[in-house]
Amino acid sequence: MEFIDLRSDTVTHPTPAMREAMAKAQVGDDVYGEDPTVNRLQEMAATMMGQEAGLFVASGTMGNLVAILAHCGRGDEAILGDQAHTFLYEAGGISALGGVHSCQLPNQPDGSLAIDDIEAAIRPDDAHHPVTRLIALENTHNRCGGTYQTVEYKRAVSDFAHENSLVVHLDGARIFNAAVAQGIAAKELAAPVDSVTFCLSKGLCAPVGSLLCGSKEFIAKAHRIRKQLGGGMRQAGILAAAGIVALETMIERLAEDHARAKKLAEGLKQVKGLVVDAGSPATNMVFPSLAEDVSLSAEQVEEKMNAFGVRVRAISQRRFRLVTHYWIDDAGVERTVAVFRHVLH
Ligand code: TLP
Repeated sequence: MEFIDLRSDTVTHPTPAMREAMAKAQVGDDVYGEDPTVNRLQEMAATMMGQEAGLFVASGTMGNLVAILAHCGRGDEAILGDQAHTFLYEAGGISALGGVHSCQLPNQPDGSLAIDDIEAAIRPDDAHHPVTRLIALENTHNRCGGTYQTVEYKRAVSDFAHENSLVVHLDGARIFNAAVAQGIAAKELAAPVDSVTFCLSKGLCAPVGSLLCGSKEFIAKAHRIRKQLGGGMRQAGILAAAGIVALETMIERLAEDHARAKKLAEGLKQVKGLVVDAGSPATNMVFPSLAEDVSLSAEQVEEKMNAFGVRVRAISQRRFRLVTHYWIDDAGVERTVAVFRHVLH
């Protein structure tokens, strides 16, 4: 990569092995269900999530949208975290396209929603209220700092939801980061919920695509909604081939990204003018802030860093997000620390 690009793990290019698999992929018309490579990827995904079936979709945003539209009707209410990606960064798709009303609860520091808060938010059976239908979780949690929630929490929310006739959708865009950080299989986190989206095009480096997994009945419904949204792709096996390489070879190595995020956080703590949250980053995201005495804004610092070939993202006036991934090596971490030091000296 030309730059040291820490803005996101979405910037990752496909690996040479992915490009080779894409060139050789067997394909068919996936709208007819005839693309063998897409079918294989969907089966692999379902197995890895402990669910019955999978559906290849264009993006994480599309996976979450299709899932919520499949679970909820117009006027139904979905409970989301106030820091949830689906609430903040998916262009309001669930309400714009599905008429789904949202209820936001405060995310806890680890990205979870407190079960007491969920209980209090469930609407009474009264004509004045929308019908509460769904709880959406996110793991790892992006805005909460790349934090993760445990299997026990996933089970507790799902049990609670099912006792109350609700369903749980998990935005597991980075579920493999959550699993690797805890030394467990992703299916342990995903099997208790009713549906889960995960992304191939973040830390796993595939160029495009996400998978939505759930029961066979749910995926049949989701398949029709994907078509309604214009997401029926044809010879998508070219893309799925890279996804298969991602699932076969790129999961365990996420631990390297987590180790580099720790190294990066340690380095940034030593830079005068930066404040890094106490404790280690949970996965592959580091969120440094500018110290009070720094007169530059985060955006100005971002611009100056750019001129030295280091890309970081200013997420507010004083705060940055840096995400480690496959294309960031130890030298890149050291250079990033050095450039921050130079820009803030
Ligand atoms: N997140 C992107 C930006 O949109 C903020 C990023 O750079 O982190 N769920 C979560 C938790 C995500 O972080 C993202 C992407 C998505 C869903 C959406 O995935 P895509 O970009 O494939 O639609």
